[in-house]
Amino acid sequence: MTELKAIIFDVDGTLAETERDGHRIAFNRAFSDADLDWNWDEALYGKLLAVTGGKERIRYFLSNFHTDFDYDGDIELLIVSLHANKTKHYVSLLESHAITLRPGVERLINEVRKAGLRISIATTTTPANVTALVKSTLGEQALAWFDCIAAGDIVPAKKPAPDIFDYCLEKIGIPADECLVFEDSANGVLSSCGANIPTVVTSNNYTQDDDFSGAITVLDHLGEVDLPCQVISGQAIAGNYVTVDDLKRIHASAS
Ligand code: XBP
Ligand code: MG
Repeated sequence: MTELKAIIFDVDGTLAETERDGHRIAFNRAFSDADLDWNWDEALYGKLLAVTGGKERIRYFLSNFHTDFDYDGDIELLIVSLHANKTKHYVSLLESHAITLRPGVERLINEVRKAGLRISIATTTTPANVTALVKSTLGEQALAWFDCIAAGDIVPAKKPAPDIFDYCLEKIGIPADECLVFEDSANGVLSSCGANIPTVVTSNNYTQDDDFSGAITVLDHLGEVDLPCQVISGQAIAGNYVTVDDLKRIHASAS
């Protein structure tokens, strides 16, 4: 049986509920700045989350939901420009502390580190967004806690492709079967399982109906002492919130 050595965290939807009140707002502000009458409401954004990556999501929107957009300029330049401005808006939202970590995330990160496990990040989002989220929620010093922050365009193919997790594994030099991933979405689970990494899901409003096949355990969140979490499917946990011992047991059940 392999020993659990490292935890790899997804970011959006896992560390924090960033999509509805963060990324979505930032996209709409960028569209407004460009005098585009595009408004991604909560329902439409939930559909657009089928595609990971902000630039890819704008392309998906144009090709599937706004096919009559008539633009005589270079559409790729427009998308890159919109996304760069969106990222500025999103970072500003984070810096205003508009987004907080999900239940149990800070607690478990501290417990995992205290237990001597390594931690990393593997995310589709833009690196600047990860830096801003970690700084605004855990403090700038926390950036050094992560052995690897694998993010965004660093790999050619985004989730559900396994590339970002493969990249992270290579950087940290720890085999997939000695790691455990926290993810929140079907695309994320396809990606982490594609990299052969045991995976635990904390679902959310946008992903609760996703297909999490391949995940060992699906939870509603990581729980706090005064905020019990629920196991939705898969391996149980001992108490009302996820502990390092739970992670070691869940990881052992996968090997
Ligand atoms: C979620 C994503 C990201 C964000 C938007 O990433 O798919 O694209 O929605 O961020 P993950 P960008 O769940 O892997 O953390 O606009 O910077 O792509
Ligand atoms: Mg996610």
